[in-house]
Amino acid sequence: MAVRTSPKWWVRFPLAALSGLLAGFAALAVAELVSAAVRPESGPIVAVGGAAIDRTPAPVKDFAIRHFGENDKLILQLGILATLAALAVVLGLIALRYRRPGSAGVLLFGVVGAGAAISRPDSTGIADALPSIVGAVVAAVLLYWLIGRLTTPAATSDAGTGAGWDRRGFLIAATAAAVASAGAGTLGRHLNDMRGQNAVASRTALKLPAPASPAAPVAAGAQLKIPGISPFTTPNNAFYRVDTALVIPKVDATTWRLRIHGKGVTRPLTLSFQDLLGRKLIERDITITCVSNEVGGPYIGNARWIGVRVADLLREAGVKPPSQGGPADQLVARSVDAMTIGSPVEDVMDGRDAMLALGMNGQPLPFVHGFPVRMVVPGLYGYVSACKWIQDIELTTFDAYDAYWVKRTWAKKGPIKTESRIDTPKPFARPKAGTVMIAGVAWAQHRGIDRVEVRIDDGPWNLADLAAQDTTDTWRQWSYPWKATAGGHTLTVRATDLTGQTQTEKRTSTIPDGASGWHSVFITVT
Ligand SMILES: Nc1nc2c(c(=O)[nH]1)N[C@H]1C(S)=C(S)[C@@H](COP(=O)(O)O)O[C@H]1N2
Ligand SMILES: [Mo]
Repeated sequence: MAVRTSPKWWVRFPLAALSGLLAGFAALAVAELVSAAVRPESGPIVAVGGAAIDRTPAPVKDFAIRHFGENDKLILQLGILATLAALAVVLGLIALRYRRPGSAGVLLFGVVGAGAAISRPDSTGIADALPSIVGAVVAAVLLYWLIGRLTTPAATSDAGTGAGWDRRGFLIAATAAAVASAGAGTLGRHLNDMRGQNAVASRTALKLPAPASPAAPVAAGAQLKIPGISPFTTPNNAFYRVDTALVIPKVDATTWRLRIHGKGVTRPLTLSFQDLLGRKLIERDITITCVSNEVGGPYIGNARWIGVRVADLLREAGVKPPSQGGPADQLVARSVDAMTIGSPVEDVMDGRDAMLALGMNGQPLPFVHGFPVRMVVPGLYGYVSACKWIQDIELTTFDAYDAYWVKRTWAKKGPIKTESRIDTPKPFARPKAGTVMIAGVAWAQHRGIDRVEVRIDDGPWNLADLAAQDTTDTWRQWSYPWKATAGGHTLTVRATDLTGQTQTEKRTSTIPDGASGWHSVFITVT
């Protein structure tokens, strides 16, 4: 008879914890592999992360955007991973004591992941549960097996040596599990990447046609030559990104379709990308802004967009704006990732250059900015206008339907507030006394900027020099040469738009309809 002497606790506990971690790793790796067969978004981390994003209260989401910026989604996923790792360790320790229930506990995580996956709004059905379920089953079996090596003496072990647990068996099992998981995970990643290949190929093959209505070249006077000022045109790779997508949708332009339907639509349309390319294309400079942009914040950018006027398509579909008796006052855009964004039909059809954009700064849309097609509406915050990866436009009413962010306490309507920002000097800069260039940007999309004023400490307001206004839909650079005197100074800016409205001093939070207030920068002149 073999004497049953388990390893000492300081060996047993860490190895049980390790077993839990290995099981967790195997679950995620297998899930990744299975998700390649279903769809990348069905993986447990993406599904649980997506569910978490949808349930995050507006103030917390705003906090995350403010403090983690565009890393918010990375932080969220790392948080989920860290939580899972801690729970995996606990499960490993439970399984050491109660082998069967502990191992079976892993299945609960499978159920949570599966539940999250099939309840995602873009879920394609029960198959979305597979990655979590298969991953959890594999992990449960693995944990049961590993713990077995820790608690059962090997059949071949020599009872006389006192090596009462299967040290060699555990080592082999653990190593095999780690290697197999790494292999499965890597293969899954690879296959998931390959799924996007058709989309990548369709983007590479795309040659943007010359627009029938081109934009004039940006006036030389719109771009000031001041170091540190935001460039008039924001390069694509520096353009801000705000969305809820944990997996960036990869849509194949050759199979993409856009449906236009709903209230007051007399001729529903289904358009292909080729159809759009065949329409009258317009090219416009438009500055877009996020409602989550704080005073002085970075979530604003200006690009040269090419696209089809939404109003042209709506008229083709028989839609009339409410002012002409149309029954629908809200246009709801839906994306392939089930985002919903509602814009006033009146605004979209009032003659402004609201467009379905296909091109951004001379390139097809980058994937993160909505390839193949997104909406852009001058004058409205992104959450009520700028649907990326769009695939559906439904005409309805504001009474009948609340879009994604409106359900989460944001305002139904979001016209962009008149705002301005000091780009240079930076906060806490230490310039030398003498002439210091204060400069930045001001915006009041679709109304245009009339005047920008700068104040030093509690002094009088001084008119800033304005760069040329490209169009009223773009931001406008400004500068003010200041005779700086030594000491600490607070620099403040405010803008006035062409309707005569001066940017309010009243500080409000970004929720529910965009931040207001004056941007100030404190510096020390040396
Ligand atoms: N599909 C989808 N479209 C979306 C969003 C999103 O989360 N999903 N976010 C909107 C918001 S809040 C903004 S501010 C703009 C940002 O566009 P950008 O990332 O190209 O700068 O996209 C809008 N379109
Ligand atoms: Mo936004």
